[in-house]
Amino acid sequence: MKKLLLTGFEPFLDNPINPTAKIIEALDGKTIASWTVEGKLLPVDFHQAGKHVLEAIQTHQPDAVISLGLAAGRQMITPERIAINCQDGAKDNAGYIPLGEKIQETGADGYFSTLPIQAMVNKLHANTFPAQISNTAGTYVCNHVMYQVLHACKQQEKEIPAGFIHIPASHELALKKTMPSWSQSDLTKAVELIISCLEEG
Ligand code: PCA
Repeated sequence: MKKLLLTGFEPFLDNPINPTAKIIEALDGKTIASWTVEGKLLPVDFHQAGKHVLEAIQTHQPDAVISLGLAAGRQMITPERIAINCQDGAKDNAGYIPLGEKIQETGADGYFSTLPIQAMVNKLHANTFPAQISNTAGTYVCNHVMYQVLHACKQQEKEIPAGFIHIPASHELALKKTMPSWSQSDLTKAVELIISCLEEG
């Protein structure tokens, strides 16, 4: 049995709910295909999120890492293609606002996802879930986490599949804000399908 570290985030900015937290809660401890899921909730904090995920990798020594984040306003499940060495934008939950900073001073400009992102999109389509590859994870905490994980894998010569999936809002979140939304159970099912692609990668 292989071990998957599956991360999600706490609520942030004007999103009082983060559906990724519910997905990891639902899947924590479950076995999907030959993968046992280790769920880990991350803070939306530029100074803490990377630390937490790298500590979890150190502790659990997973065979793959999938990080999930909410992209409120997106209509589809979007596996991210690339993380960039830049953080910028809105305030995090600790009140910090980065202004176009490097995430790793001497790190690569970007790292490509090592997840089988096209296979994931194909599998979601085969199960009638709208999905497409995204070419930008933005510059907020999600991009930060994706970058830090891929950078650490590179530094430590860990050849494991790792990357990031942005998901749309849940209906519960959309009750409070006007935006495209999915049922929480479909979001969870979509992530299960994504996990089942790992062996194909
Ligand atoms: N989405 C944010 C950070 C936390 C989350 O769920 C992002 O897209 O960066």
